[in-house]
Amino acid sequence: MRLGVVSDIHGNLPALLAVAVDAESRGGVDGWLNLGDILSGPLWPAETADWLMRRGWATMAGNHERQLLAQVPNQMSASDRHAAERLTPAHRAWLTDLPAQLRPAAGVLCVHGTPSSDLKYLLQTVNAAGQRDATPEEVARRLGDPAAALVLCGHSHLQRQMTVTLPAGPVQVMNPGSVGLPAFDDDHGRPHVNEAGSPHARYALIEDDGNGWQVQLRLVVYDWEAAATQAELNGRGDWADALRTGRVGRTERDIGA
Ligand SMILES: [Mn+2]
Repeated sequence: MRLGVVSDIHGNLPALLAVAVDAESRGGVDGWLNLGDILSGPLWPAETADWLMRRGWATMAGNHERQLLAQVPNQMSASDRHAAERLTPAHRAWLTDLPAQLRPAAGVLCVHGTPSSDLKYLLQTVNAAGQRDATPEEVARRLGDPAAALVLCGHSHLQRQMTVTLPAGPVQVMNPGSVGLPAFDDDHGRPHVNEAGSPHARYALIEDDGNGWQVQLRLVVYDWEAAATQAELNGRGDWADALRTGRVGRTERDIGA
């Protein structure tokens, strides 16, 4: 079985289309897993929802789907508000039905952040200095007993893979990176920046060849200038900088979002 894994699309439809084309050009997949944070941001939330609803990929909610459904507009971040104002009742009904986790195959667990939180990173640690790669001990503690040999996570937008050893055996942990937003600044925990370092759309291909899951992390060229222009048109220079470079330039605070 061969699966494509996407996360943190954030309404970036051209990036998502480029990822789908890349997977097709490499032999195609038997199915897709979408780990959440699908629509929020100043790009194409409604169009992205329409495209994904037609595909019927195995999809779970991230923190932004939860926030879109639970918060009223004046509580929302600018990114959630932009999406919320463009969603139809059909889009909302689709979001309402998304589970918080997926178990798409035997021994595979999908979470957005960690098994217990959609707001905490599994493979990064936020501290007073910002953010750094998590240690195997930290990852093992956050996993608890996942009852899985492969744990797929998102939320940090940072592509990373590691294997940790738990009492029940080795667990491969993988974040495919973000399809649609390669860098952002955030205040959850402590102020920090997450930067992929280049503007590519990121995803992963996983394949069970009988000897365990083989993981391929992919970086895909797409028209990031079009996405950056759309962000600028919607007043989000911070997104435009991140989309063009994969690094944080202007921050949300700088642009008053
Ligand atoms: Mn998230």
